[in-house]
Amino acid sequence: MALLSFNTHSKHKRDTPVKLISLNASPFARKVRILILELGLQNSVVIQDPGAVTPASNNELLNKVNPLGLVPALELENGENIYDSLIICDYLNHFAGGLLFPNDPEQRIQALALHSLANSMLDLAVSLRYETALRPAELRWQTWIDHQKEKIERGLDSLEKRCPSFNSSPLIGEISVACS
Ligand SMILES: N[C@@H](CCC(=O)N[C@@H](CS)C(=O)NCC(=O)O)C(=O)O
Repeated sequence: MALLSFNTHSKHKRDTPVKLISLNASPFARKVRILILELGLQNSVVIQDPGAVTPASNNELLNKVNPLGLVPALELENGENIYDSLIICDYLNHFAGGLLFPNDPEQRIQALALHSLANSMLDLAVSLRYETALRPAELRWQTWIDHQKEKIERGLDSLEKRCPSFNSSPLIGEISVACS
């Protein structure tokens, strides 16, 4: 597969940087930026701000890299693009020979489950933000807003219970919790 044509077990960095389309305000993009720092990939990834990105507008620069118009998105030098923050993180971790996604199946599923909880809370919070900040006030749906908030609160309770099992050296799950 062209995307993974490099040696995934290599510790060597690429010569040509890849480009991350990222917004400072995006918690999903922040997760990728933290991972880049943790993996020491700063010299391999160029970060580009695409300008305004909202569900109520088009950003042509971003749409070229991710047809879904969501940040973050990663543009590779071979013309292929990768999107969804988890997939970008997995790809970069592989590329750097990192261990932020554990190899051990048991630890891997634990890390991904924690990521999933925190990331789904982000999905809820970001859509809630769009509903309350972007949608015209007369079109807002209070019942939906209340239920989104309740889901996030249940998520926070669940995170609190899981705290004692967090890794002191952060893996993809802990990074996702931090961004949430
Ligand atoms: N599942 C995606 C979510 C990305 C996402 O929702 N990004 C927001 C910014 S925080 C976005 O691009 N929103 C624009 C839109 O909804 O059109 C990921 O993990 O990368």
